[in-house]
Amino acid sequence: MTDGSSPFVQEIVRDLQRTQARISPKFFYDKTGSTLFHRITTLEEYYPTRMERAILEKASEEIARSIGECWTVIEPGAGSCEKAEHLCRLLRPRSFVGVDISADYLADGVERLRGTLPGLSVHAVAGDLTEELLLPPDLPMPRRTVFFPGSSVGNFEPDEAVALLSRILRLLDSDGLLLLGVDLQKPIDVLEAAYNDSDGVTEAFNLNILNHVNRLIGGNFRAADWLHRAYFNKERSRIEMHLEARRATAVAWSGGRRRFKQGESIHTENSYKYSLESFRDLLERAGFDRSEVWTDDQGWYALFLARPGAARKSQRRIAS
Ligand code: AVI
Repeated sequence: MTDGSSPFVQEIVRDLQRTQARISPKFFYDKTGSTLFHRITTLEEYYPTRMERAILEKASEEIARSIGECWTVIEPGAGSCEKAEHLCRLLRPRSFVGVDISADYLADGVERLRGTLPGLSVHAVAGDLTEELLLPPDLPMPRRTVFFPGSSVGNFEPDEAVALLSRILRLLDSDGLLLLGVDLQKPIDVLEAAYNDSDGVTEAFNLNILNHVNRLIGGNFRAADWLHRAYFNKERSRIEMHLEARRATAVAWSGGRRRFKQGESIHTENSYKYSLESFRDLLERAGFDRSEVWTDDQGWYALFLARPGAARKSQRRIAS
């Protein structure tokens, strides 16, 4: 169990006591959760990974040309580093920095990358994307590309996404770039099937958060007491995932407890689905501009390449 005063423990306990209980989706990613998520990305119903890969492959020459010379690729949420491998082969940077909350999972990914791309200097940083990202201090500032694939930006509330994009902007010089994947709006049946797969992998992924939380807060959640729920909230343009109590359930952890009525839920994730315009707006609010975008033929998924905006450039000129 983690120390009771740790910020993670405090956050989980506070969130469990809200009227609408919640657990931050960052706690999905212990080693088991990261492995389950990797399985999700291979499922027929889960289109984002496949679409993103297809766009990256189809537009790779154009993307490489738009990026130009790149010295460092930085990937927040790098996980298994598989996508990074593809991009590093394309851009041939000197260094790669993978950042992930699951240090174990990242360590495996980074090791594999070192094996497959021996000339690349590879760094692993254990980090939480909801905080300032701390990079190795000797990493050169110019010619960085932050690669944020997988539409993970959709798991942040829009205002938090702007804050995250602003933190990313602070990692970049005026010649830096951000290449990121964004899941777009599409028919509801396609969206809901992606989060309710027929093999039950997403269900296992959602339930596994309880095991992780038990270890972190010394809790006694029983996965068998909870149901996986995932549905599209049209008003807010997001998939919501919840764990719903199958029956009245009491849960205890070191220092606290809570009763859940039958049907009461713990909100575990939002996955926002944007339009191209609404996402461009977020980029601009964060200080990026002149973005290029590539999509699939149906317009279901987008890869944005965004540059620091003019305001940001003049700020740096004044500072330097
Ligand atoms: C990581 N993230 C982009 C995934 C998503 O689609 O929001 C997490 C996920 N949750 C359930 N399935 C996949």
